[in-house]
Amino acid sequence: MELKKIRNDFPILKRKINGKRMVYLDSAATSQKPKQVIKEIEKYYENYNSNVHRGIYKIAAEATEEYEEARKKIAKFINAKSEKEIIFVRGATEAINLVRFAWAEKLRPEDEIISTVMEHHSNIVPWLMLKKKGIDLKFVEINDDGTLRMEEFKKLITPKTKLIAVSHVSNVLGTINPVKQIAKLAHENGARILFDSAQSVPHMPVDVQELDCDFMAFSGHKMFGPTGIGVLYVKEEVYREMEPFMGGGEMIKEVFLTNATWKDPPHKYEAGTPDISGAIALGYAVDYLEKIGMKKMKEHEKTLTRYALEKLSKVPGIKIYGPKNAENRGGVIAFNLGDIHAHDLATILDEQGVAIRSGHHCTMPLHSKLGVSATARASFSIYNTKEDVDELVNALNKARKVFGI
Ligand code: 7TS
Repeated sequence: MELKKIRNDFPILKRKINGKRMVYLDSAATSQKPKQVIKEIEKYYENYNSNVHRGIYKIAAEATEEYEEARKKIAKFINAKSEKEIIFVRGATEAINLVRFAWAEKLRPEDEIISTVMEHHSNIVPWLMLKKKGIDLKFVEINDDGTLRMEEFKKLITPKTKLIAVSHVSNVLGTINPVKQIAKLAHENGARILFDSAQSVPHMPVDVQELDCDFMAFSGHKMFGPTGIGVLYVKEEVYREMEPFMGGGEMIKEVFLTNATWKDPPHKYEAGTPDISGAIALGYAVDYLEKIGMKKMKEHEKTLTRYALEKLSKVPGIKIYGPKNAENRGGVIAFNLGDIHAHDLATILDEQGVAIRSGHHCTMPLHSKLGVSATARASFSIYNTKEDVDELVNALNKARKVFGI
């Protein structure tokens, strides 16, 4: 019954595709939005649309208050020590690029960065761009079951390692990485740790103090918020090691024609007019997630993943990637069916109203490790049901018939 109520909060789930109920299985790309969040965007534009941190009139004060309140909600949500540790950005990609420009720019040619082969391009390309400065990049490999080779990890870390940048949960394999252990390894060796938490913060309880991370990146649109807003968490002491990201309005204290001084963080890193309605709406998305409860989110998705792994593994010709056990993975399942190209599979599924993603999911190095150019991927959120999984399996069996598998 409660699930029915939750599904009712997401107006888009009533959509029909080709006359059939839409089965949305692409929440890893972006989640759907509850009406409670959509309503707040409308409310901002209809009632108090104005810029933040400048006007002294009533609605400008309201906008600033709501914007800063959202920052507080997010800080509490990930158990940051203070809202000062929350920087609003466009999404996980911009968050990681902020670390690259504001923190990693000072690295020297002999320094090293360690990442892993399972990363999203957003957590590879910014570091590749540092290669021209002579920074060495090392990537930890994966085992056959899609878990990280932790022994190799330990061997790769040297006194030259300045940053370890690793995903909390893989957007393809679903692997939940041992991030607490990795943070400990980083700190024991004097390196900073960055978690790409785009696929964890929306789906499970995440506590930045417990994980002891220095940087954490995530996107609002994957956690019931709108597109165009995301978060970089920075441990307060690390701000000492950072320079501004972009220069402009909002981030300055004083400007002269010869020099300028900066505001304190987090404002130092928020140049220009931010995505005000986006930040406010993300605050309400966090309220919505907290009302459900992150433990419950995790449990629901685990139950679905377990059910899906069991059902999918019975489909003849299927190859599923990542850990076999639902206990060790998030609600993401990548697979291939016989020699059907993932795009063809997604097209046939779409005809039956089942929306999955296909392609390399912005993880080309991982796909080359897996020996394929593309995979099909189903991913879950709180609004998905066992019936959705059954529809997926039925649609795959129809695809088998079409392709004679
Ligand atoms: N990191 C991970 C682990 C991701 O899954 C994604 C997006 C990003 C970073 C980038 O997030 P953005 O909001 O800045 O674009 N992942 C996906 C996906 O799996 N399918 O579409 C987008």
